[in-house]
Amino acid sequence: MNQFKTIPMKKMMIALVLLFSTVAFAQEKNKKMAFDVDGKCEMCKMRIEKAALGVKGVKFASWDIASHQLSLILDERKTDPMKVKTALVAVGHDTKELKASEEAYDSVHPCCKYREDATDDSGSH
Ligand SMILES: [Cu+2]
Repeated sequence: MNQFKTIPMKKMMIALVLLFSTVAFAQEKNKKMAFDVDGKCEMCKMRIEKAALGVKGVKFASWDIASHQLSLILDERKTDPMKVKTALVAVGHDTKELKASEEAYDSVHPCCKYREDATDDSGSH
C-alpha cells in the first residue's frame, strides 16, 4: 500500500527536477542577442555601450554605427533585454519597444540628434 504512495511522489519529484533544469537551461548565463537602437555616431556608440554595460548582468555590448545593431552578451538570470532597453532610453536612445522621453532625448549631444536626421554622418565627428 505504501508503494502506491511513494511512486507517484518520486515521479513528481523527477518531474519537478526536470522542470527546474529546463528553466535553468532557458536562462542562459552568456546569452547572445542583438537588437536595433537608434543613434548615429561614435558618441552615440560610447553612450549606448556605456548604458548597456551599466546594467547588472550585461557582460558585453557593442553597437554598430552603420546597422544600428546593439550586440549583447548577458546573463539571463540577472537581467533581460527590457532592462537594457530601459537603460538605453534613459540616456536618450530609442529602441523598437521603448522610446526615450523628450527630456532624455534632449540630453544627447546636438550632433547626436538622430530623430531629426536619419543620415549617417559618423564621418563628420
Ligand atoms: Cu551621436
